[in-house]
Amino acid sequence: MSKSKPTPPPATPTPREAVSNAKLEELDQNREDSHGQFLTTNQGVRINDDHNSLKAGERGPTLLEDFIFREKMTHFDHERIPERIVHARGVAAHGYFEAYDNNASLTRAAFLQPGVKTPVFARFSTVAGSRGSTDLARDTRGFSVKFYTEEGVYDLVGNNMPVFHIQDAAKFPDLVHAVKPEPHNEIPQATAAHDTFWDFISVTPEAMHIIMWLMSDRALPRSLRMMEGFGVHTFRLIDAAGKSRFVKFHWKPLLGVHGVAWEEAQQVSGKDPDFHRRDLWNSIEMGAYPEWELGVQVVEEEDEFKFDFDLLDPTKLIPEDLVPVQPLGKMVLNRNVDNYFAETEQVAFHPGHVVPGIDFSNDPLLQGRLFSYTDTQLKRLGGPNFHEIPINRSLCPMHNGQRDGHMRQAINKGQTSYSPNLLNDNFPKQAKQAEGGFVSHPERIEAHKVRARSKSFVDHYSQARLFWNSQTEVEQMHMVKALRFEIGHVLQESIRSRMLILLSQVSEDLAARVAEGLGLAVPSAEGVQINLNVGADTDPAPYQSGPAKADTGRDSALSMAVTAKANAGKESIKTRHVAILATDGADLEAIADLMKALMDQGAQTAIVATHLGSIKGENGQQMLVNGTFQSTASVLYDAVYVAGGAASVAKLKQDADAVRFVNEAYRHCKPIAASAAGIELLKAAAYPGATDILDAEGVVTSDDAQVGELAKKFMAAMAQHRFWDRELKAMPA
Ligand code: HDE
Repeated sequence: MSKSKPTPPPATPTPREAVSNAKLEELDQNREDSHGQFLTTNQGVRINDDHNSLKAGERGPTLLEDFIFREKMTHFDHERIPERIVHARGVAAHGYFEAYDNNASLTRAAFLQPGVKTPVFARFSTVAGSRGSTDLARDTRGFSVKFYTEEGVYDLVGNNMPVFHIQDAAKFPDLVHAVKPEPHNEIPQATAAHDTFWDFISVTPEAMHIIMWLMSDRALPRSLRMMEGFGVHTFRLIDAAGKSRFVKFHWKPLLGVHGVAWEEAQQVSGKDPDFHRRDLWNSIEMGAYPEWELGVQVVEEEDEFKFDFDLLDPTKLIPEDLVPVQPLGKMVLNRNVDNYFAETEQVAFHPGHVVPGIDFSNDPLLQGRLFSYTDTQLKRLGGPNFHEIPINRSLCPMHNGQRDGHMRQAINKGQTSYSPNLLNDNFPKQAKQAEGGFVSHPERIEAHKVRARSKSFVDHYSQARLFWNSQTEVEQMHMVKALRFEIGHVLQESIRSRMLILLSQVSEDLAARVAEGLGLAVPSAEGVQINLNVGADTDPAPYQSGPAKADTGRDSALSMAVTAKANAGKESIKTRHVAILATDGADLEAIADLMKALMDQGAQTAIVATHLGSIKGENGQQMLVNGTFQSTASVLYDAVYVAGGAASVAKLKQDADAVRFVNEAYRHCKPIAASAAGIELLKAAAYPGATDILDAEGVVTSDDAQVGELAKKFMAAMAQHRFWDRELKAMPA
């Protein structure tokens, strides 16, 4: 439920709290609440009858004179604006960013000074699908944060993957045309698994690194609250003395980084296409505020060329084992929007919205983005005044000579709208650097004007290999299956074969395993030429160009499983969803004890039964049911508990959907618990010949009706998220 009233500011706000409430207070002036009000036209005229149009007689024709009907219908006819060409499906929330007290003085940006608190608005999105598509599509996620700083708006417009498909912005329209539904029949929606995408990729070797990320479970986040964010490009931080350092931005979620299984993601897309949106909304409503730490990898200017890749190449990351991430502060999202359109849809991000102390690098992808975002907002939001829409408005004052245009809100006073002027004493005046004026970093550039790609961008495979090598056995298995799925959807065999050549440049093992599933042999790369995105006057190069296939080793930050293991014991089970399977005759006391233990740790529970209403316990007590095997599904939960009670379990064993519920949870490697008679349902859920379900990792059982010990073990298992290694044993239950 949306809060209709904003959180009131504390009675005596400290200056910092005042800043963090300022955006909400500003937005409050625009929030409308119709409760207790008369219905009016847009001009404020009270309406007497809104249910009948004006007619010539009760059964007569409608009259053109009906200004009430015409105004209502005209507004309705215009209620949609063009959706974003990419990142159309999104969800957003308000919150704040607080810089750490011990934060090193890397930048003069005011919002990054120790202890400063700044209001933020964060929007997460999928890239390819339309607004009405599904949350769990295999895709990159957008991760955009608008900081309303005291020096103006700063937007960090990033993704949940640290690299991009292409090295030059000029290729972006091609990439997006290739991944979107095919133009002749608008099929398929929100997926890259079709010919045009893989056709483009098969002749774009620079994409191989992000393809590795996209084929991994990083593309299937368990929750938006459990994914990382990256600024992708190299940026600059400029300190108070004017010294510039290169940085890469990182957002690290405090709940850890977790994904779901591909089969699960596909089912969730049908069962609850709003899975991520709902999860973010509910977590904020119940006060479990999502949190991320913002950090930077810092490279001194003099070290610019010490890596075996180019810092300006957006298809490369800086391995965290080489340059660790330094924390700068924490973001907390603590308030849902009041109105999706006014806030989430109308928000306009722009990587060119920077404040003094933050500057750009010459990454050719970033440079191109600096043009595109304003251009797209002009079309999407209808004109040059989109910065005046409440959600986009800066908190600090705006003054310049820009006037007029569609939907201008400000009523600028005075005769002058130019500079310099004498009539208004030359106001608004330019700010000196010491007064907070933005001065671009004076980088020295001496060059020929050329259309070219830097030779330092040519190694397309080493970091793709680094990613592949860094994954655990199960994670590699998921990637192989994902590639078989994706390329298996390609109808043209020549495209499939080309992709195998490219994969063989990353890893022969990977290519061979994908080829097996496609029923093809890996073709030789020998003699296969490609125009490596250079002009028509340059000869095509062989696919193998770039450094030889060295073993690039591993980086410890690239595998979600390795990171989860490193964090074992530290992660909480807060907000995890547990399904409790029970029906009439269940041991309700044991259920109540387990529920209490789980909820004390912040987890959420739901009774899933054969019918809605209440279930009756062994001793006649009753308990409310939250869902049935028809209305909900195992894929919507993180863990499953099968309650004891012989009569209940006997009924569940007869119910094919209940049996499937447990079976699926097992296949998706989730923690499962069962007590007393409940153990019988686990046995019934195992396929014949499967490894013994009761001995599997992450399955905890107890013959005892008392659930105290079981609850502890179950919660420890839940804190590990999943037991992916189950997939290595024969075929799981
Ligand atoms: Fe974007 N991108 N992009 N992009 N992008 C847009 O701007 C573009 C790129 C990203 O929640 C558009 O307002 C170009 C990289 C996010 O509202 C558009 C290039 C990264 C969002 C656009 C890129 C991103 C967008 C569409 C290549 C990660 C959603 C609507 C040069 C660092 C923002 C809009 C939101 C949105 C252009 C590449 C992230 C068309 C030309 C790299 C998170 O302007």
